[in-house]
Amino acid sequence: DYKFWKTQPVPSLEEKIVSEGPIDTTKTPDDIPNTPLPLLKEFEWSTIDIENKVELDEVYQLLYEHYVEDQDGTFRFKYTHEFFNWALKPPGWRKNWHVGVRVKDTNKLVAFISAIPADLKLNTSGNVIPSVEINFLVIHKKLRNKRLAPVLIKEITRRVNKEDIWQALYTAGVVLPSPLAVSRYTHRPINWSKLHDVGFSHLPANQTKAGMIAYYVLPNETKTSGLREIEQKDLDQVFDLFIKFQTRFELVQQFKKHEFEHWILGGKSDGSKSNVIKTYVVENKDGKITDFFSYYLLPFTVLNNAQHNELGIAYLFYYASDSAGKDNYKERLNSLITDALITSKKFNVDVFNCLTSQDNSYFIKDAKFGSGDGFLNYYLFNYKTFPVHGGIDPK
Ligand code: YNC
Ligand code: MG
Repeated sequence: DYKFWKTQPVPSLEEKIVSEGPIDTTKTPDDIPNTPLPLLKEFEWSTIDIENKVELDEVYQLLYEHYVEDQDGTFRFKYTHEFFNWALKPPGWRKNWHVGVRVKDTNKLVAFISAIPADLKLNTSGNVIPSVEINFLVIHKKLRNKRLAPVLIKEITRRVNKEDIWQALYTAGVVLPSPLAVSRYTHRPINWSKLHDVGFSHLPANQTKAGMIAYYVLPNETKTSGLREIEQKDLDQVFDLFIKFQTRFELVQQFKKHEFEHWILGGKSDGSKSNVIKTYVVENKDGKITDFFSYYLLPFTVLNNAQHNELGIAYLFYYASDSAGKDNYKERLNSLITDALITSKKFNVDVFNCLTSQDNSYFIKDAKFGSGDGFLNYYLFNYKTFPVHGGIDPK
C-alpha cells in the first residue's frame, strides 16, 4: 500500500492529472535540514569518492553481488569501473551525490544511491525542469525489507534540494506511484546459440537450432555508405542533427553541447575511445552528417551456469536521422539499426536490446527484435504531467 511513497510528492495511482507542474509547496535550500536523517546505530552515512579506486571498487562489488537481476535470478547486471566513470561523472556531477551507507564496525559498504544533473524538457508544454536523474539504488541482500530504501531516497532528496533542485527523473522495473510512461524491453539475438545455452532464448516448438541460427544471421559488413565511427570533429554537426530530432519526442533531456559530448563520445579524460559507448555517424559525399546511432555495452553476469559466466549486451542509446518525417524514414532507420547490429558483433555482443520508446516501433519487427518480459517505468519526482506515449528519452 505504498506506506512510504504515499508521503512523497508524487501522483497517486488513481489520480487523474488535470494540470502540469510541481506538487510540493515552493521551498528554498535554507528550508532543508543541514544534516542527514539518522540511521540505526550500527550504520553510518558515507559519501563515496569514485575517483578513488578503492571506493569505486567497493561500489562495483556491491552492485556486482546485489544489483538488479532478472525475474528468475539467472542474470545480474554487470557494471564495470569504466561504466561508472561514464554514468556517474557527466558534466556537473557532484561527489556529494554518490551516497553510501557503511557498517560502522567493519566499514563495509552495504547500500548506495546516486544522482546526476539532468535538465528535462517537456515538448508538450515547452517547460524546462532543472532536475537530477536518480540511479543505482542498491541495498545488500541481507539488509532487505528493513525500510532502508526510503531513508536513502530521503537523503539523496535532501542533498539535491540543498543545491536548489526540486525535481527528479528515475526509472524502475517495479510499479510505484505513478509511472508517467512505460516502455518494454525488446531483444535482438546476435549469438542465438549462446543465448539458448544460458536459457535466455528458447527453442520454439516447431523450429530447429540450425533454423534459429540461420534466421538471425547477419552480414559481416555494414551497408550504409559513409558509415564510420564518430570522431571529435563531428560533434557540432551531430549535436545540431540531434537537437532537431529531439523535437519529435514528448519528454527529453535538454543537453548542452558538452553534456551531449560526454554521453556520446564517452568522456574519457585522456581522450581515448570508450569501451562502453559506441557511436557511429553517416557522412555523405559533401561531408554532411546525415544520421548517427549509438549504443552502450553492459554485460550480464550469468549466475549458476557451467558453460558461460557472462553475456554480452548492447543497449540502443541515442540516434537521429535527417530522414525523419520523410517517406524513406522507416527504411532508413531499418538499415541504420541493422548496421548497428552488425557493428556490435565486434564487441562480443550476444544480444542487442532496445526499448519500445523513441521511434523504435519503426524497426523493431523488421530488424527481428522480440518482446521481453521486462518493462521499464519512467517516473518524475515532484512534478505532475500528462502521460507520455512512447516518445521518450532512452536513458
Ligand atoms: C525502487 N526501485 O515500494 P512503499 S532502480 C523506488 N525505486 O516503499 P525497503 C522502491 N522505490 O511501497 P528493499 C524501489 N524498490 O512502502 C522498492 N522501493 O511506499 C520502495 N534491489 O523499502 C518500496 N535497484 O528498504 C517500499 O526495500 C520501500 O530492502 C521498501 O530495498 C529496495 O536505481 C531496493 O532493483 C530496490 O537493492 C534498494 O530491493 C532493493 O527491498 C535492491 O524495505 C536490487 O522502497 C537492485 C534494484 C533499483 C534500481 C533505481 C532508481 C531508484 C529511484 C528511487 C526514487 C528516487 C526519487 C527521487 C529522489 C530525488 C528527488 C529530488 C529532488
Ligand atoms: Mg531495507
